[in-house]
Amino acid sequence: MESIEDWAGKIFAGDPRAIGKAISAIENGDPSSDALLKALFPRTGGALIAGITGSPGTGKSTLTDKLALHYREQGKTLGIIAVDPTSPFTGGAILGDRIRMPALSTDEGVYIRSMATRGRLGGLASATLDAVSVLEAAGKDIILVETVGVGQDEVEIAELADVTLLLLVPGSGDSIQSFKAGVMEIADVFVVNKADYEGADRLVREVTALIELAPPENPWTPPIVSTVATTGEGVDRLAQAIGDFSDFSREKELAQARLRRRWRKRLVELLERRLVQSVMEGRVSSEELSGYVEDIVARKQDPYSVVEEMMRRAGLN
Ligand SMILES: Nc1nc2c(ncn2[C@@H]2O[C@H](COP(=O)(O)OP(=O)(O)OP(=O)(O)O)[C@@H](O)[C@H]2O)c(=O)[nH]1
Ligand SMILES: [Mg+2]
Repeated sequence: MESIEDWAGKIFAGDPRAIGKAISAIENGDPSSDALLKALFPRTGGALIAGITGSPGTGKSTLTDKLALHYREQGKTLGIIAVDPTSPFTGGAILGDRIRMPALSTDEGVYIRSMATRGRLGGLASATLDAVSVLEAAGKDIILVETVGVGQDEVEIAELADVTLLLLVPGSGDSIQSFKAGVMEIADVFVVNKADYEGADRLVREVTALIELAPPENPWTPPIVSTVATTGEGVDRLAQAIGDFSDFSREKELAQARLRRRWRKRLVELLERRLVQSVMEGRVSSEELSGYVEDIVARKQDPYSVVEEMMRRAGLN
């Protein structure tokens, strides 16, 4: 079997197979991924991570591809992760197989990967963060993370991005009022995509009005960029807006604040994972856990005492 050092070495060299294997290990929660991520960490932290979110069908993939082309023309390398918050009911990674632009799929400067995972302890956002680390270690300059929908997952994934784009489209019925609280707030840049559709101007006005409602102490006023992802119209302006935000956020130390928040959360998550592992592994078997559950359901024991007992068995208190 390949050593962690060899594997990491291949990732540093940008080997797509080694990168793919790493992201699979992360998705599967394979213990080898922790050892690998340790080795990769010193070379992470260098990329610009942009989250691209919005309701299904708003044009995220099309726009992501166009942005990627734009950055490729500037000589930048890219990682693209399409995150699919898999529902057990829809059968999963259907989006993963979507065909991207042929110009990108044959370009060695672009690594494209879809991720779909629910089973992993720590969830999708942490798996995505780890996958981003792999791509950073592989030397990618810019990492585009596309997420579907407007729910909790997107908010979490926005937290791992340096800059978050929120796509809205005219006449979709998902007018801006219908967004759940917390979703509009994640936008560093609003994108009114499908600007070739009727109602685009009105949507821009609605978003402008909404932005004006933001508390005046907000340091950054998100710009609104109109795009037609299919033709690439507006993509230059979008890249400019991304660059502006990223400069601003570095100058005003927003970037550092986000980074701290991101790693504080991740640290607690990793700790939780290790604690759960150390209690469960070898000490409390799955059968024993079921036994505890039966006791609780039959009201023979309370869950609080059970947790204390499990901790004691693991030598943790
Ligand atoms: N007219 C028009 N069509 C667009 C535009 N952008 C995307 N589309 C089309 O909208 C459809 C959905 O685009 P995608 O890029 O797959 O959208 P998405 O947000 O990635 O979709 P999901 O990943 O399924 O949520 C495709 O048929 C695109 O060609 C645009 O600016 N104008
Ligand atoms: Mg898509």
